[in-house]
Amino acid sequence: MTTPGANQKINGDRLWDALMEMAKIGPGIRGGNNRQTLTDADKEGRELFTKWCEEAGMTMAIDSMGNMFARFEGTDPSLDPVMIGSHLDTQPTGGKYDGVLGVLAGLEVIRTLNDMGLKTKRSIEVVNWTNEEGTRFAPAMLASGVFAGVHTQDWAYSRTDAEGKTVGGELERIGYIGDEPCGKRKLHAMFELHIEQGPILERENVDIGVVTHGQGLNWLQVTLVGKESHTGSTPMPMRVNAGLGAARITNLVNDIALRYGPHAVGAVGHMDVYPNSRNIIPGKVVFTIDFRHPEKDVITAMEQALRFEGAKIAEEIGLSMDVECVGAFDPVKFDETCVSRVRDGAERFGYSHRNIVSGAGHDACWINRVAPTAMIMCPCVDGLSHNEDEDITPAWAEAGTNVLLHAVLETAEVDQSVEAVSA
Ligand code: HGY
Ligand code: MN
Ligand code: MN
Repeated sequence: MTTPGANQKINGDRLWDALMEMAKIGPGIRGGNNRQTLTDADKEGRELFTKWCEEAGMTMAIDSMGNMFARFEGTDPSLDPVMIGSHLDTQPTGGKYDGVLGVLAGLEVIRTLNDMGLKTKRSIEVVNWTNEEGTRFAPAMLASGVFAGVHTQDWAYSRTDAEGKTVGGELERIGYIGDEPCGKRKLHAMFELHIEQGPILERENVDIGVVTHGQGLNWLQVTLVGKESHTGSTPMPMRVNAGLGAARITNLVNDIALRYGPHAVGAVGHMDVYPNSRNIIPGKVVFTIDFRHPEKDVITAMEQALRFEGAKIAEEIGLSMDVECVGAFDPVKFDETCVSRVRDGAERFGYSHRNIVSGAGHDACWINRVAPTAMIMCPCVDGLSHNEDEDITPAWAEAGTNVLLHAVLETAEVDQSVEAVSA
């Protein structure tokens, strides 16, 4: 006999409505979102999420990193909960689905259980992890990293944005420092649904990515110091141009990634030029390098090449160079039992599926350190993400959430003594 609800599907229209409603908060300038972490827009999004969860019969807990745990009580409180987590914060020119799909899909799972009158033995907690993006405050996945014991809370609180505001100060300002110490909360397992943010699933016309691994990452912040001087009257041989160094090292990053292809990637996404005046040779440039690869020793080799060859470039120009690692996580292998439940879900619903390695980092990569974790991916249009044109289809969102429902019900165990109602 199949588990009650085993073939139940979620309400795709209701999920899509929730996504469109949340997208109205922190709008971008081209149809996407700018709901950066710990801003007023983030606070507004958190409040809407809380309202929806409470309407669905859930209770909201906040920990000391502002992580939000919306709990749907199970019938056996002695059992640790199953979490469904992702993030509501976005990039400054982000899309409507990166992270948000995973959180609102978790809400839709609970709304569907309510429709069916189903209860699970294990409680289910839908989680919004603070500062997954790492764009306003580096590094990415900051609060899930504190929860997993990778970062101390004091270090996390001290992280500053471009205006010198701190994570701790901004959490306080929006009123999201909860009493619960971050990391104390127990969990049995976690599932995260996320858009692929790459081209594979759409190109192969596959509905579901069964994420077996996530690639590792190194974020290196480079500071080059030269000498400000007049762009017109300073003879070329006398220049100590930090901008030239940044340009050559940016090109070196690309060369190193190609050298370790086909899986290595590398880019410079953030760069501050000082004093950033049209007619002053830059005296200082600070920029961040993002290196990624599925194997840790390749990431290490890329970093070593950057340090060695970058130092030679700096020396040729007469610059001082400082390289600081401001974010890193090892490649992850997700839990095989949880991964198999994702695959079973895709097969149960007849969705096409394939194993995939996540190119992007996710909160699941850290939570995988403290509990069995797996991810589900859905395609995104042209593989585009971290761009306001990011787009998915309602069918992709629905398929991914149906698989999430299945995997969570299998893991949280439906309490068959509770009389289900026909939806
Ligand atoms: O950078 C990442 O991979 C994620 O989008 N924060
Ligand atoms: Mn994300
Ligand atoms: Mn992202």
